[in-house]
Amino acid sequence: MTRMTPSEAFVETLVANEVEYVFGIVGSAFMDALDIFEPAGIKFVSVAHEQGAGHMADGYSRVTGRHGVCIGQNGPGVTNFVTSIAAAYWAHSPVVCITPETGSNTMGLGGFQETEQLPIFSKITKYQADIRRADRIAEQMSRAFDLSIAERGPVQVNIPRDQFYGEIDVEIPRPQRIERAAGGPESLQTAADLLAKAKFPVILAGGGIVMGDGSEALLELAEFLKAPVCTTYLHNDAFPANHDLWLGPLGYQGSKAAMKTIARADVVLALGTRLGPFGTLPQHDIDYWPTDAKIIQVDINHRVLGLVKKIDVAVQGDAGLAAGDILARLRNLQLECHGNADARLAEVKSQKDAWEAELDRWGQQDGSPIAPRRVLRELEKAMPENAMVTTDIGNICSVSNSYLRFNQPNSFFAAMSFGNCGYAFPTAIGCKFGAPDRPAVAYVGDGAWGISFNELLTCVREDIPVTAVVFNNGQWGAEKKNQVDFYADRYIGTNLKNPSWAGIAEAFGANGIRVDQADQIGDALRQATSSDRCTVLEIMCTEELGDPFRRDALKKPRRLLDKYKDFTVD
Ligand SMILES: Cc1ncc(C[n+]2csc(CCOP(=O)(O)OP(=O)(O)O)c2C)c(N)n1
Ligand SMILES: [Mg+2]
Repeated sequence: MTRMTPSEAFVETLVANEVEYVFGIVGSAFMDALDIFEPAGIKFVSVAHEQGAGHMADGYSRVTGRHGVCIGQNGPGVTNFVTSIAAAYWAHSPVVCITPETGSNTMGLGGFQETEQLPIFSKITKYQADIRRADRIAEQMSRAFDLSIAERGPVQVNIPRDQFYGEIDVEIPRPQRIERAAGGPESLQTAADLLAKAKFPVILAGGGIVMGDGSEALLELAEFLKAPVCTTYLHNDAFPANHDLWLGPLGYQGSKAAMKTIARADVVLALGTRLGPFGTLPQHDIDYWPTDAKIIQVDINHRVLGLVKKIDVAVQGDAGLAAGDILARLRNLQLECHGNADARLAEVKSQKDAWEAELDRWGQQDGSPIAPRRVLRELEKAMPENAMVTTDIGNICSVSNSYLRFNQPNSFFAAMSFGNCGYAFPTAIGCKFGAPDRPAVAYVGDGAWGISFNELLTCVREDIPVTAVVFNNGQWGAEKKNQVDFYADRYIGTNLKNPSWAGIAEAFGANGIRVDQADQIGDALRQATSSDRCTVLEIMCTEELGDPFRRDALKKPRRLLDKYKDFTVD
């Protein structure tokens, strides 16, 4: 035991967990601890809005696999975190959200910046440490750090502001890392037996492959089986796109080649995925989920096994370790699918060629402003090999799912199932902190840019050279698409009036490039990603829109009252 102040114990716990950066906005509630960040070797990254700090912590944690940490002032600083922590929850990001609270000596009196901070985060965190005794600060905080990694998600450390003061005797716990396993031997053997008898096995690789460093194991298994690999929705970096067995992503704006191939499967090996409902909806009018196939689902979290899709084998295990284990078992078995490998692979190739040809055809439009698919194809061609790409929620960002291909894991950081506009840019900033040698590129619609461009301030202040590609189509396009399809082209709240976003960037002290010709896009992206300053690449796009997000969830409007009768659509 060592005698120290709770602030010192707090900072020493950050040090024990090798925290390099803490993202946030300064506040008196934690200033006593903040004051010794620098001598502890921790950089406080001062941001424009706490939501941005939460997303930065998310991006940092996703690219490094380590904790992303954010902190803010009690009350409003903390409530500003909510959206970003919900996003991190659905991205399975080990984010530690530190929430100083109003003083415990006045809590309940309605003083200043007071709200109950635990209920707000209760459904979007894996664990909430509530520090009610200063002498437990290190113990409870360490528990939160450990669980964030073990359960892969955000945790909260709530500290009444008076608990930073005083003197305590404390031992700083060492981080605890729990070894993962491939799964139960019986379920793994059943999986291997099914795969051995499969005539058309298909692998579906999810985020668990990336998060668990399972890419090598997956590659070996896929090559041994000669089984094509689809990736799950928004996990395009789970298998290298330059590999013959790669098919691309399922889900919204995914790959037709992936969908048509998985539809043919008699056995699907789903590795490291919860098979989320949104990511497995029919697309391009293809209802691809193979309901007659045997489904093997592997996930570290037993709660998601069989939750959404009917499955035949449930393996609770690490996706990469399970892939390695299954491969070892398959080496002792006779494989049916080796007999027809040439025919299967020829079919895969022809599906891939057909999809590429279709994308090429769709991306051939000329003119200014530029059609979104042309924009996305040009960006794809010019994207640096080792880029980290974040994407926002919007129509053009969603269509980009067809065009974003990666050859290494930890490269794609989309706004995941929480689906908040404003995710991509601050997340790219966090990614850049995590991997400063790799270019970080955010794809953002002009509407979502309005939510998030304040973090240009952070980039300029902290000298962070990220690239924001802003698709200027003058509309909240994804929502306008619903008004086109369902509401007789009545555009309520979906038209935007933009300033020059490149000009705004310059005014902030960043680079601004505006492009309205397709043949300028590649050079502009190369210039932006090689610049040592933050660059906003504003691309002038047509109003063309791809398929909507939620055709499945909307109905044509019916009105019963006479005064609204003209607003019925048949
Ligand atoms: C924070 C938040 N607010 C509202 C929405 C609803 N929403 C989904 S997509 C979208 C439009 C996005 O427009 P933009 O960013 O301009 O991209 P575009 O669709 O035009 O490509 C909106 C408003 C959301 N997902 N998140
Ligand atoms: Mg837009």
